[in-house]
Amino acid sequence: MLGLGAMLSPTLPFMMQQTNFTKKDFGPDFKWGTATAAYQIEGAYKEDGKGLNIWDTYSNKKGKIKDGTNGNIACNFYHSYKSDIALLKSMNFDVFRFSTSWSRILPNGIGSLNQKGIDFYHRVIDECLEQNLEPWITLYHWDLPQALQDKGGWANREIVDWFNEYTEVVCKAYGDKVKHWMILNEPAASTTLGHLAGIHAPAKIAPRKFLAAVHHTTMCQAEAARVVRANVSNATIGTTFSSSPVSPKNDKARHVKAAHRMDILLNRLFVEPALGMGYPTEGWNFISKIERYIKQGDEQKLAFDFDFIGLQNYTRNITKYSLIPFVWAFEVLPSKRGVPKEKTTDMGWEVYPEGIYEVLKRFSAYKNVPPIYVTENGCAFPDKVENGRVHDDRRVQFFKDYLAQVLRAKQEGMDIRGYYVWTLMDNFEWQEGYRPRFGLVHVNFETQERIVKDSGLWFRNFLDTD
Ligand code: GCO
Repeated sequence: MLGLGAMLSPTLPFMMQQTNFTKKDFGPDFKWGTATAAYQIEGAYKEDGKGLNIWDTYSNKKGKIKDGTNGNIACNFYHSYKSDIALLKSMNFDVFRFSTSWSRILPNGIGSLNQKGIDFYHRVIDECLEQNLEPWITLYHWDLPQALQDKGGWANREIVDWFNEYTEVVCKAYGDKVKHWMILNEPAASTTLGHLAGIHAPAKIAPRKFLAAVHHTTMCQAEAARVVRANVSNATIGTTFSSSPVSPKNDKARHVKAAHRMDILLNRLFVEPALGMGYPTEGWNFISKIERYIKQGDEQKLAFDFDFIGLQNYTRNITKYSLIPFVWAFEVLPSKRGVPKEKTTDMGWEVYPEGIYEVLKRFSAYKNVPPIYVTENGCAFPDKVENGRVHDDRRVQFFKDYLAQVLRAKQEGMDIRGYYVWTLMDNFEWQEGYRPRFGLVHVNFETQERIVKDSGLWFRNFLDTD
């Protein structure tokens, strides 16, 4: 690995380019961070007593991950956390958002603790505090212990107790040092991709299990928040939601109806019950069948008075009706609707900066909504290392354009308190493997060498205004 100094010394002509806003425009209390997830970066999948999780199982099955890789080593963050946190600090961020791996702490999901796993996150947290970075913990970023999947996973109602037990262990371990907590990461993505689309672990295509998983996930969202409240003094508690503007392909009734369903799935299904509004079931018979899984007294338990919500936005969605039975709505991919290649990321997603403004506006309009943090926003592009540098100009432009829209929302009076980049460094992008690179830091997965990309240098400069 190169020394930090060597990586950060170049002077950049583009840094001289002015954006028409500065860090100061976001206000002195606005927080700047990067977000990560345990499974995507840690590796050490069998080390120091860690139990396996559903992603260990899934990614090690043949043919599941597009580039034939797995997350066994990933970015080796388990061993390189110190220098990685130093890189984050070197880019002048204030916050490190990371998730704890449930099966590293409780190898079987419940029951006996793995002290070495607990010690690892103490080291990560202590390193953050030492570097004057605020640690923000996400309790669940999609890596369910395999032992619990074997008992039915999210489709088994007992998961509410399992998750409470895990949450209490994590709070008791770190609650003195960590004051910012997020319960779930994008429950819409983990339930939909894992139980309906079958492309994320546990890779089910099972509509009934999906409905059960949605209800149990929503229960966990609020019940675990109560566990954090009871166990951590002065905690600031939130949870995160994916969010994308959705519009129909055109105004034909069938497309409008399809877009309504897509919107429920992508934007409304988890936030509305959390805010005390119940499940958004109107106009969609399938979703209304969730009632089968709701027991007496559950309704009141779905809401929690969150201190903040995290919104995560990457793109927008144009929807059309699908003729395929049991596929209610289809995305019209950017490639199919004439979006030019330059406006599409390596994930095939349209770059649509106004979208972040639109979702901020929409979620801010909910009654009783707490303050909002943008807990993820970012893009994958095919980066190249040239003479030890990564000139990712498109990513720099992406952040300038999206940040301008966040600022626009803030200046219109929306209560937006922070912005966290997805992500610190290139990592394991779920079923896509290592091909899409989202990081501010380039990772060579053969040597584990890190290079701060021009986008990371841009942030270092942008955030260095004190
Ligand atoms: C997500 C996840 C990340 C992804 C990122 C890019 O919310 O989808 O938090 O794990 O890697 O969004 O797809």
